[in-house]
Amino acid sequence: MRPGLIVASLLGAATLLACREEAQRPTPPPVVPPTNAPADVSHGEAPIGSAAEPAAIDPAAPARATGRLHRLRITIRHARITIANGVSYNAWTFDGRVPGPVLRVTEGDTVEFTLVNQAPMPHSLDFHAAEIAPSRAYVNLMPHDSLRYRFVARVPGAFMYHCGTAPVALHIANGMYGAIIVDPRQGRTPAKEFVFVQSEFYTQVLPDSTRSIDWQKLLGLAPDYVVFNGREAEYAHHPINVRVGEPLRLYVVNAGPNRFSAFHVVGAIFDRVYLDGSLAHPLEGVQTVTVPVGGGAIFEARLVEAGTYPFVSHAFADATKGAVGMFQAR
Ligand SMILES: [Cu+2]
Repeated sequence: MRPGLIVASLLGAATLLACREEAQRPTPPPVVPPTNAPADVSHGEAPIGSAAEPAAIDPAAPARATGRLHRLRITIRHARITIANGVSYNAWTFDGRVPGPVLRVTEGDTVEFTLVNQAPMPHSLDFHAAEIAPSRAYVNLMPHDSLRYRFVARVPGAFMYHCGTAPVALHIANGMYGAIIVDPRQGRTPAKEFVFVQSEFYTQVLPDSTRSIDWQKLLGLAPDYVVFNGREAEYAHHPINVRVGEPLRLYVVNAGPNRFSAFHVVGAIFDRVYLDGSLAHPLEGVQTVTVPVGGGAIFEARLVEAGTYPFVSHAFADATKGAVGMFQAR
């Protein structure tokens, strides 16, 4: 069967299933907002766990790259991942994880990139950090096929990469995205660095209790979860330790596929925010900055005294759905 037909049939079957379920579903009871505070800190949209327990995905940025040529390789495979405590999701992944691995190179470096498709359907990969003809590099890769090309990372910044196979919203919502950091050649000032990729999950429960995509929820822009680094409130359950007064640098990429991020750290004002690849004119002294879907920004701040500092998307329905974490400053 042709790849387009496979995707069309999958979508058709999912839509038919959704229509049947709709017809059988009783009228749901009215939803009322919870009144119990889930945490003992203002803005704590989720219970706060222990900073001693490591998070599932380490938010620390990888070290700066050395050398001028980087041979990077990513394998596409379908895998079951955890998106919240006790919630398994049938994802489409880069390297078996969501988000995919954080890549890091330096301005002017050459990336020799190899993509391998071990999934049973076509996929692709689109680097926002590359300037290249999509018709050559971002082509659909058939199962068991591979692709290799080179590009020069000309512009420093925090960039998204993602599967570009249609329908792109489906491939992104199923987990096919990640971040690539391009450092300026002269480097940045020393700081403790973290990477946060914001994204959404739109789910339906399968007979085996795992979850998969709900296409109608996706088209209706109604995610069940909005998350940083692939899990609901992961860094509230596992707060991130930092030191009082130390410079922090947060690379924030918004994979979406639909919700803008209003990125904010409660109790802090950003010293500087660099939008995408803009080095020359950072925003200074700002409280909240939009990270658009498909965009990135680099946030610099310091936490002035000991305590717990939530970071959120200030679109608070999204924070309630999991776009919240905590810095524990000591
Ligand atoms: Cu894909």
